[in-house]
Amino acid sequence: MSTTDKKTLGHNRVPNDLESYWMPFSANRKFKQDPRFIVSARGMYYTDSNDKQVMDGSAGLWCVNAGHYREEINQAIAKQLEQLDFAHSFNAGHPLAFDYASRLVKHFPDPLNHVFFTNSGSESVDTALKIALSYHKLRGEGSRQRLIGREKGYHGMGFGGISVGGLMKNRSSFGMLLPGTDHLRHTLDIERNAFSAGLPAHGIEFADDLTRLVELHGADNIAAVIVEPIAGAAGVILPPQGYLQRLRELCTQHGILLIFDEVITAFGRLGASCAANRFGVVPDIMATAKGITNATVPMGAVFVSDAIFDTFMGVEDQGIELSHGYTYSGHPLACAAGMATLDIYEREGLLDRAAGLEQHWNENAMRLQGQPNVIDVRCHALIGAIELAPRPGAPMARGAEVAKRCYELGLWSRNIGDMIVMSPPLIISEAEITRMFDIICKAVAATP
Ligand code: PXG
Ligand code: PLP
Repeated sequence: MSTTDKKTLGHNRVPNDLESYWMPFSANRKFKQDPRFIVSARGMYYTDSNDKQVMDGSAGLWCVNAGHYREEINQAIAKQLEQLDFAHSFNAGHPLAFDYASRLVKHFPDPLNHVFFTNSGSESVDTALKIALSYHKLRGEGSRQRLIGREKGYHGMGFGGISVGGLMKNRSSFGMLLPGTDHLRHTLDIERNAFSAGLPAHGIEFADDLTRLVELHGADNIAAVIVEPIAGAAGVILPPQGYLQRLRELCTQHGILLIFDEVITAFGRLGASCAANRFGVVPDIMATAKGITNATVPMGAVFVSDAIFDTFMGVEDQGIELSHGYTYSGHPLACAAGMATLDIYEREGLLDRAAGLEQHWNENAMRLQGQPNVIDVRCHALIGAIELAPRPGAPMARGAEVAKRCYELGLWSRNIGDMIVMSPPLIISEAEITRMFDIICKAVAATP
């Protein structure tokens, strides 16, 4: 251990070496000077290497929707390992992948009745974009190649995802990216919509920005529009009332496919199986991951409409319809984990549960209004963000300090810059919601 003296770390359990591991999306050097290790998790709580218990305020990274350590899922994975550890799915199959697919699609709106398995949200996004391009080509509209994302969008870290993504830091180090992408304006409008619990009243007209891009590029050159129904990683940006409906109408009008990236919003975050169901707006393709297996085994799923699927299955050539797939697509352990996760979601009503907690959630979130330095609170179902004014000359410092204080007070909350984002496991109780916001209020009040 060269950056840190093991003895000075003062944890009960410390790894032998901190150097070999290049941590993802992390300030590696800073972390390793003052590391924090999580050693176990149960339900709503983690335990760290100092035996401190902290509430999980972000469901892992928006993914442990049924709470930690669900024995039923653990056992399903172990049982599957005994039966079949792995079989690939390239011109081959194991029954569980088919059974799982047909069960899964029942939770998603018609006509999204077909599912392509991946191993992550990033792969789901790449898959969705490739299906869109290939679909148009098959139909003789091969000029439709442009992919439209949105400013502040997060669509994972594949080259496709960062190309349609709209967060500058995730794009600016990686060269030219995919050619032919463009971006809609984002919908964050704090001036008009600050502190509006639920969907903001102002901003349906942001959807009309698609008309600008159609006029610029020509609809016959645009393959698809991809948006997160609620942008998560940019700090929980909610769609203005009517915005998604309007976007759907414009896409349909211009023959452009609408892709919803529901990697965060699917599997109960919004009090429904997915945002499409919650908002009554159905895309042509939906990318999911995260909560699909309660984060136990990596998996993603791309849901595709009948019309798209039938186009691929209708080609005369009986060969491979889509030259795309991953070694681990439909991995047996992931399917087993996904099945057991669905058992829990269905039995415990977790896909709908956030809807019943929404009022309590919003009321508690709005307690932050009027606290020092809080410039906006955005919340809906069991997702939310508290935006703090950046400290002059030190952007992001205030958010990091609030998150650190929260941890000391017993809540592992996630700050993205000066925003505290919240997405607890869907099993959270009303009392735990109250406690979560007690801690955040205290931490914000104590942070100059
Ligand atoms: N799309 C969306 C909408 C996401 O939120 C991905 C795709 C990529 O998924 P994978 O499984 O490849 O990571 C995501 C992931 C954050 C944070 O800072 C958000 C994500 C991942 C890591 C951190 O809030 N979202
Ligand atoms: N690189 C090489 C050399 C490979 O052989 C493969 C898969 O066979 C991949 C990358 C892609 O790996 P995966 O299918 O796990 O995404």
